[in-house]
Amino acid sequence: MHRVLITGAGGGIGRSLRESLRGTYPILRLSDRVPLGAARAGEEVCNAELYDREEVERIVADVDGIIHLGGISGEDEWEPILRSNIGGTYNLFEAARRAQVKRIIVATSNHAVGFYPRDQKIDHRAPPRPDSRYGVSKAFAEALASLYADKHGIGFLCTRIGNFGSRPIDKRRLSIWISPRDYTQLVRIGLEHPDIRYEIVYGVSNNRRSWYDNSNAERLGYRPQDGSEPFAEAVLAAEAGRAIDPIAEHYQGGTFCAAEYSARTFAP
Ligand code: 15L
Repeated sequence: MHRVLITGAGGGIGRSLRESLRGTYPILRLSDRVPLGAARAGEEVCNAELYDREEVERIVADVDGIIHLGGISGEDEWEPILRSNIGGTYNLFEAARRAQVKRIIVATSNHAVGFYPRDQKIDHRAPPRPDSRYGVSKAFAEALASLYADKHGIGFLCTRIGNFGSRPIDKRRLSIWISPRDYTQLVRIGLEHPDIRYEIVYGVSNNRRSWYDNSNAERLGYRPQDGSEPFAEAVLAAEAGRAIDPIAEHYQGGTFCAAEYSARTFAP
């Protein structure tokens, strides 16, 4: 890996990887629709809208690997999801095919599988069960990655990210939290492991309350350094007595499942 592109480099995960991957590869190319500040040594900075094909062609030129974080990072109306997440991901993979990019790390999400109940442990073979239009766009990204792996030979690591941050912020996040250094490790596996064709892994730390069997990540060498349990007591105490939404509480996707919910069949 000589030149690695990060899309969505101005977001929370992008800004963190900009620091943690600094010096790991000769050139980090950073792209976002928002300003990213001046390029430092070993960096290239560019602005692009992912739904603009020509701009995407420009940022992908001469790149060996891509960390695809760009797009809308939560639930939204259909049009922006279609344009940025679905159209943008298609434009990116197409440009990558033409530029003969070797590897792509895809930031998919726990919301691609958010409608699995919390009492069910799922692994990388769990079919999508999206909990939102946003989750559908992540399931789309996984399906498109599968196509470009099989048909065009690009290696993909799809990381179903739980919740990225310096600490788990609530009870649900105790099950899905990932620390910056653990996500960095996962991204590096995706870019550097000699034998990746198409893999799905969960982007989570070593959380005792996890809803995921992350054995596929472990098989690829992932050894998370962090876990949510030391934060559990304080997190649970802060939430004690708070009203609980039964739908959000029942499903792994939480409030993403409860929003706009209108099925009459729910029986927890
Ligand atoms: C995600 O996929 C979002 O990008 C992030 O903003 C959080 O909502 C996270 O999931 C979560 O489920 O906590």
